[in-house]
Amino acid sequence: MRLLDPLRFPIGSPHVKKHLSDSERSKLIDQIESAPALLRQAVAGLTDSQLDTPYRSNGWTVRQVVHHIPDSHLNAYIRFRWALTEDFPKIKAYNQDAWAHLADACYGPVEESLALLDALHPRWCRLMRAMSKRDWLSKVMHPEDGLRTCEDFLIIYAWHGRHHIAHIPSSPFHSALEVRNFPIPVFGRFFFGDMDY
Ligand code: NI
Repeated sequence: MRLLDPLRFPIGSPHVKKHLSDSERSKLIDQIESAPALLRQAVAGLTDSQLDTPYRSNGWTVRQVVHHIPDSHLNAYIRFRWALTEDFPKIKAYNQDAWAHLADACYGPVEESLALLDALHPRWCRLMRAMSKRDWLSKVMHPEDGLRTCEDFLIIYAWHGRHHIAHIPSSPFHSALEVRNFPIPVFGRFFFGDMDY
């Protein structure tokens, strides 16, 4: 069993499951919808020096974490649109660490990414709430992970927002660190390319 670094994975890994019920899907969409406000709350009042402090040793700074979330979720939104409009489209992976080291992600005001998420998530959630059962099984071909359904992405990205918000010491999920029992098992290899989520 591989173990997760609890500082890097404060809420563990996502629980992948097939064939979600309507209410499970709806709960996950609600989590995506609430992520921008929770992130905003987590960084409220942080100084530049707190934003520029790595959340763990050798980790990204809080500022880079904040900017990474729209990097990822803009890709997610596009992946949904590809899945819904083409047959098994090949999606493009991206090097998330290289993106996190571009100038805007290292030095830009967090408000820019908070505003991006405020604009993106309502539209993304509106799309998801209109999807049929068949739409949820639409697939894309990920270059590293193979075929992924929209349902897989829903689970991944609902987890993803909370995962990164939990990195921020002042976030509502950060206390997950205190209550978690170790070791944390890894559920498959699904999330360990970790290149583009
Ligand atoms: Ni990520």
